[in-house]
Amino acid sequence: MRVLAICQDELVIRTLDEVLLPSFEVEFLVESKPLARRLHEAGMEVFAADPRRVDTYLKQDITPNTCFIVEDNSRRSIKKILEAARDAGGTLIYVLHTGKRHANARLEAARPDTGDVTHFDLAELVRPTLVTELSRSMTRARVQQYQRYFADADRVLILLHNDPDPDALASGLALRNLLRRTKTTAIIGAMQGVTRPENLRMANMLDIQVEQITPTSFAAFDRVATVDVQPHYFGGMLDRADLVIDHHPEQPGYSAVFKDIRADYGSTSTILTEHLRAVDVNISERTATAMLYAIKSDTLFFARHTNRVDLEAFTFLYPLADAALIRKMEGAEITLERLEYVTRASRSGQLREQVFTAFIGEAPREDFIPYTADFFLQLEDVKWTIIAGVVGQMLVVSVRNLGYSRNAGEFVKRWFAELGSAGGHRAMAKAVVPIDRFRAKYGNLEGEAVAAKLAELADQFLHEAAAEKKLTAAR
Ligand SMILES: [Mn+2]
Repeated sequence: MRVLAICQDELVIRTLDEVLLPSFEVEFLVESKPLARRLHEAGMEVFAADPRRVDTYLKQDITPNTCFIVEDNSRRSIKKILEAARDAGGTLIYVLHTGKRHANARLEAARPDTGDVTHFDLAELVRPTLVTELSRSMTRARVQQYQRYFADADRVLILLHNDPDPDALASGLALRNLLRRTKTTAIIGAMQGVTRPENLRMANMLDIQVEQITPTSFAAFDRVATVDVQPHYFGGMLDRADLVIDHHPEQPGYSAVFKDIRADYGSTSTILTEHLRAVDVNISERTATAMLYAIKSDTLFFARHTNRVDLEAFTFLYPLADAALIRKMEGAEITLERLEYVTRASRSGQLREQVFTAFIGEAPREDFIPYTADFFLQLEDVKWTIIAGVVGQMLVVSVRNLGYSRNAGEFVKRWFAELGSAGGHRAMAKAVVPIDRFRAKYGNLEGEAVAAKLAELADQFLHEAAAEKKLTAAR
């Protein structure tokens, strides 16, 4: 295909020549004779003529397939050039804006006059690649620094949060990969091991060993890294770390030699995918599978808190991973015992104004509660689920929100923060409070009365929010 490019800036001409050849046959039309001569001597197809005259183009056997690229550097109007090109029979006309953005904005207003012309902005074209390359290179520098810092250590601990989830497990594997270590020279550990059945299954299927760690054993390691968690989580038992990689909001109260915390990312595995890509290390199928599963599970397959980068990491890992294995790990979520709690919730729960609330009574393990909360979120017409259960002496409340603007984290803080621990974010939250304290505050409730109370609290919370919104709108 033939391209006739009408440009006046040498840098733009040389760049287009590099970029378009050999896919296109390119010829440049410039106004300045000395510039034409110089570029011609450099081996480029170029001629000098007046781009505002129709006969300049008529001499060039224009066909309907000739593509015109007209540079607009915003110093001089290109209106006459466009008219001449069109009068000579040009139909494929593209304007490449190379001037300042505000100048282009002014042109934007004038664009309707230019009719069937396609506009490109040079800065917009360059930006995605340049930004990606620069951030990858900065990430590379950062990764190489911590790789060197960890290189001479004998024993390394990669510490995860309690009851590690897929993102924590995958991040542990990924970091071990980045540090080019094996399971004997870099231990993946947690103070409390994996308990949820699907996470156990993931750990087994991918052969990820999580060792039990006690605070006294921290000293036995030359370097400590935390992934998917920050040292403050360990409540004063760990006040410094050599490396912290996490996607939860940054917390004060600890020191770290290196850290990479990106709270706008959907998973820690997304951050580590960028680290792995930046330094070009070999990613094993096992690591890729773990990370892909982690991204899927931390973002609920992109249903909550997802960033473009999560999708990019997913796309990058997909061909490296074992998709069949992931399907198997996901199937592990459904177990007979879990269905028992789902059944209890469905018998005793109530659905009101898209909020499903249930109390499942006593449960031997905590995971039955969030599992049930996730389960009912799949129902049509359900936007919030609030599931409570008793584990030991504690009342555990799991809240899931899909689609309401109100924040689930604020809901649990509003009603439970003064009784125990309560926190979370917009889409998911959890409260764990002593059952006695719950009863002292909300009444000596049992069974369905607990669910009814929670439904009432939700109702109040969601309606006071609506009232607030109306107030703001009225203002
Ligand atoms: Mn995570």
